[in-house]
Amino acid sequence: MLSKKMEKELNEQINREMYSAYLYMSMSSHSNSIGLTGFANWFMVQYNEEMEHAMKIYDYVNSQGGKVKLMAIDEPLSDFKNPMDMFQKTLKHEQFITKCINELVDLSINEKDHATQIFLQWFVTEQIEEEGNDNDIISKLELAGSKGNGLFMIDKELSIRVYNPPVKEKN
Ligand code: OFO
Repeated sequence: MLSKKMEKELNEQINREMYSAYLYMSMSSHSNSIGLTGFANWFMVQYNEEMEHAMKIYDYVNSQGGKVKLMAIDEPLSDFKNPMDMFQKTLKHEQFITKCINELVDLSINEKDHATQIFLQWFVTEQIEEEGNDNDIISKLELAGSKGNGLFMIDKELSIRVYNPPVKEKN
């Protein structure tokens, strides 16, 4: 069972995950508009992953007898200077999400809510991967440059990312 405070904070996190999805969908659309279809693919996979994160928390709140309250999603940015700008903003946003997840874990520890603490471990691990991916792409953009052949090669690499939906266990 969730405390009212934990239920509220998890609802806020659902909203943040939905915003993350919205932000990356916007980056995907921007990438398409400038002909970077590989970047567009990468961000669309990211959009799908963020929706999955939101649904994970949605299912968890319901499974604990809580109630999901949906809130308005802020309008995301829609214009970016260049691919590096998109990835720097992505990394900054993910660092903010990591901070929010850590605060949720702190709350679960303070409330001795062991179930939620265990549930949140998946997100702690996921954030390591998310920030790692962003840092990796930023390094490549620094090395290969944001124009010409280098950019073309990175775009090609990002075009092969595939979204793998979670496999639901059968009862
Ligand atoms: Fe990007 O990990 Fe969820 O928000």
